[in-house]
Amino acid sequence: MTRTIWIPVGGLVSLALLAAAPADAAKPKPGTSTGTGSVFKVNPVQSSGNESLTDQKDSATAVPAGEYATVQLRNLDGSGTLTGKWVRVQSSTGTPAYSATNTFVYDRSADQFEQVMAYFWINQAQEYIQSLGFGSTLPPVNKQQQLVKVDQYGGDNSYQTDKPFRIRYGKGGVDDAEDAEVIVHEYGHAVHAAQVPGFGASEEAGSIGEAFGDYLGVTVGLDADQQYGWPVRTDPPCVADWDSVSYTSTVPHCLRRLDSNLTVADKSGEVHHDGMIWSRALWDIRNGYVALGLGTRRADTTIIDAQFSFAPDTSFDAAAHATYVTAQARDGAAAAQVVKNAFAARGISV
Ligand SMILES: [Ca+2]
Ligand SMILES: [Ca+2]
Ligand SMILES: [Ca+2]
Ligand SMILES: [Zn+2]
Repeated sequence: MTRTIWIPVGGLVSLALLAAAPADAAKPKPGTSTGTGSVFKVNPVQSSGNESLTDQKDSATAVPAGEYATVQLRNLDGSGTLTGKWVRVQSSTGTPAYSATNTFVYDRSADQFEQVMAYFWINQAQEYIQSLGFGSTLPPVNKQQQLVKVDQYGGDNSYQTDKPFRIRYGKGGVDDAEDAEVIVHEYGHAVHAAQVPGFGASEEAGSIGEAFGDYLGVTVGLDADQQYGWPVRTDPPCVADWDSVSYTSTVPHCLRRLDSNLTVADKSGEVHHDGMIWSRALWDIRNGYVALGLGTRRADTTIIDAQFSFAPDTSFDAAAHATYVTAQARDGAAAAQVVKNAFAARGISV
């Protein structure tokens, strides 16, 4: 007797063949590109406004159930793993997430939770960038499958590498991939590297990289808050409200902010610190565009589009000039003046 079973991706396969196949090939596959996942609404401090939340050694009960959202996971490849068009969660120290029905619902104490967060938020960031026109009316920006490893690095650090082109999320304190602003910050480095290979070859270019990562994390999160109707109960320019509860004692908890008053006179030579000079300018450009009625999406389009013309070892002044020229061409004289003023306030001339 020959029996067959239906496998959506592989088609009709005889059981005899299945028996001889490797174990993972025999796993049932959902075969569909959308699924369901449980994620934080950017991060649980931002969505709740509760600055007293703490990690409690990755305890499930440390974060109220109401700070999770059930979301659609898009662009999956149907394999039942967190593999898709714009993200591939490559491996992790824990059990890789797998679901025969594309249902990825975990709490923060499970290794798979951070994997789902990384998948959802990187896909969300690439969808946001594409929604601005990149990859259709404008050149693509990292429009490829981003490789991600979660919890591989033991320290409280995350980083992006060019060779291989990959992001790793660490697990010190609050697991880094429990905070969407940390996830998207690292994706910001991948965006820069994709736009300008080797970007970050000078101290000021490195600072721009840190600044843009912080800015992208915040703007993608705020856009998602609007898209899904999630509350924002902390200061919008506060970066990594949740990850930073482990290493900051002052309230509000922020890894960094986009609204510091630093200028080039305050440069320390450390890229994260000096990045706050640049990110404040980006924040002022954003708010200036809003005041002109152009909106945040137009500001983000110009900020990202200008980055294509940054040299790998750019100076602040040269990158500011490129942003000014892009604003002038796309958005007009008033917008260009907003850009010029934002950089001038930081001691950067266009
Ligand atoms: Ca966790
Ligand atoms: Ca952390
Ligand atoms: Ca935040
Ligand atoms: Zn960084």
